[in-house]
Amino acid sequence: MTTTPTNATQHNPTAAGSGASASEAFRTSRGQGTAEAVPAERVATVVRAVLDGVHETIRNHQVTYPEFQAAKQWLMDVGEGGEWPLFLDVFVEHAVEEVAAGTQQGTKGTILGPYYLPDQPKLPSVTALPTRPDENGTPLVFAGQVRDTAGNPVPGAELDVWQADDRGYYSGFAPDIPAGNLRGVVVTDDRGRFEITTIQPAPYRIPTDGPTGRLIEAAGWHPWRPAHLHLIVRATGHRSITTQLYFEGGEWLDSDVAEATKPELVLDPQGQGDGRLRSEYDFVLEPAEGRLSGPKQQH
Ligand code: MBD
Ligand code: FE
Repeated sequence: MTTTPTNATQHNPTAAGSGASASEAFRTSRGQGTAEAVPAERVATVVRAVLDGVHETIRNHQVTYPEFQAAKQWLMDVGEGGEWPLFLDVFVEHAVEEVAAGTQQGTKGTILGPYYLPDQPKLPSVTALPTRPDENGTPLVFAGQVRDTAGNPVPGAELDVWQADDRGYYSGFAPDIPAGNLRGVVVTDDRGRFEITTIQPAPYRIPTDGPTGRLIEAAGWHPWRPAHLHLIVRATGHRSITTQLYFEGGEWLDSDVAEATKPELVLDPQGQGDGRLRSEYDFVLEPAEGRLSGPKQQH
């Protein structure tokens, strides 16, 4: 099979391209949070435990020099390809989220992933996400209400939404998708309600031409995440929730490579009779409890 180079750049986002964008997005939007000093005692404890686990694995599995050098080469490739955000969010973040979820009430959270971009335009409560004039995909109306844990509606709550297109690609991380496509910050009305018109996203495949994809291939795993909508739901005085919503019956729902699905986070859209699907989902936010509840406080 041959593909012209032009087609390759226009229609096949490369691992190197999306990896570099994801690394850049992390540095600019989340870098501040990570600059926080971690106490030496905590570094020593956690890093010691990680290293002990590596050493134990090497002994238990009699890891050889060629295997050690192959691992070293692969780690260098992940860095050079800018794939640390992708690799860590796919294979590690779910465990961090599980720990965070232990103290969280209300709507279930799940992982953020590498493709969030902050500072998207605010949209009214009844709205459509920005799409291309020829955007492919089944139209989807996603509606619901944001409430607090006491059951009161939360007016002025923000649903910061981002999703892949009908081919599984995210704006900002794949060429030829306009900036801001299928992204936006929807603000709830005076009854805490919202209604968002968008398209059904496609499942996401980890790029097969980069080091993360090569590892998955080498191990004989599959590179897929089920189709999903990403959301951060935030409101003044409330703890923000970072979550994703999946689709009933969707492919890979039971074998997400990122292990980030939860049964409470599955939509079951129904046909409206006009060619559009519709799904309702309500969000419940807990009080901030002394935490700051600004957009960047959760992670
Ligand atoms: C994604 O779209 C995603 O949501 C995660 C968590 C990891 C890789 C790609
Ligand atoms: Fe995603």
